[in-house]
Amino acid sequence: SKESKAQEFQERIDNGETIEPKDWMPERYQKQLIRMMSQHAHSEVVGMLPEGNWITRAPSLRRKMILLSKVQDEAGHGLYLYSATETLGASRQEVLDDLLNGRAKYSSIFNYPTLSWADVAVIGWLVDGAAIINQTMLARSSYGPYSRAMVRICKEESFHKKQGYEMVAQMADGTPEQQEMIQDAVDRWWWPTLMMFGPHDEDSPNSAELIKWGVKSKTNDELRQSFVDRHVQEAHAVGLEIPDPDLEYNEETEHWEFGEIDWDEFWNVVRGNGPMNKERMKTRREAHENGKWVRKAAEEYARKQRLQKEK
Ligand code: FAQ
Repeated sequence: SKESKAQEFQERIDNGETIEPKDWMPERYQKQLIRMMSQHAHSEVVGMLPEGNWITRAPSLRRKMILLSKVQDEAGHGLYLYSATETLGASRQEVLDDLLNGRAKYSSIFNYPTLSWADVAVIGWLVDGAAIINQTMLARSSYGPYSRAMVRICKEESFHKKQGYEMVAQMADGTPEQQEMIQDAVDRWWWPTLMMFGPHDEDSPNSAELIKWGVKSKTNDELRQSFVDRHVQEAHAVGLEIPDPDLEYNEETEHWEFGEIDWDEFWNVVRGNGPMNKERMKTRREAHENGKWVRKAAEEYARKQRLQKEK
């Protein structure tokens, strides 16, 4: 019966087994994973835009090569994640349509503008730093294809974070103008990065279910706290300030306590009204439209290959 199957499924999860595409799974588990993994894929792809904006204006050949390969890596992450989502029966066409029609979400962080070159440094350090903390957890998630994609993605994100922090450190040790630029970028990106981890645990409708099913093993607030603890230290190590007057080290808990996030701003961005939402979606739709001929050519090629085989 369905009930005993559900119980058996839960036992497998509790024993730390991974669930594979052909295994029985509750419909709701499948739905939750399609939601989360497709949103994640969209974030990788939309996430190419803020930094992509600076490729033609990189200050040196070395920086340009690094940025090009980082942005290309994000495209690759999107592709693994769309493929992993397909193993759950959600076609790429369907999930892309959801993004382009505005039904699907992608991370709030990519709706902020990249105003100076220093933003590229800070995105690598903070945004990839946040992604690694979240994804290291997801590399242990119960769904095999998702967890395996995360292992490789985390390795690449580690390189992204290192190139970002290296640049942050260099600018923080540079001319007064460079120091001002990098501090300004930290001031603008700090709070939006904290929002990446999602609402507080008590306002997170999906967490309990995802934890029960071993998709998440830590809560939004737990991950956010590890992010703060690590990055406050890294900021101070290079002489940068965190733009939070309430930031204070608690000797007893050994954690950095921090101020309240502006949740109105967060929900406003999630609902499509952030500074760059409309621009990002417009660019994405145009890119999809411009790629039509490539999809057509690939389909035609596949059709000819099939005909060849049938002969
Ligand atoms: N933005 O109940 P919860 C990257 C939504 S890293 C927008 O707590 P959950 C790498 C949430 O979907 C970024 N929406 O949800 C990179 C839900 O709405 P729904 C991508 C958000 O699933 C770096 C509602 O709020 N990483 O791309 C956000 O338990 C640099 C209630 O929330 C991932 O997607 C948000 N920040 O926890 C690329 C990781 N937060 O769907 C380029 C996988 C929450 O019910 C450059 N995802 N919402 O309508 C996750 O870990 C989780 O899904 C969370 C949210 C933590 C995002």
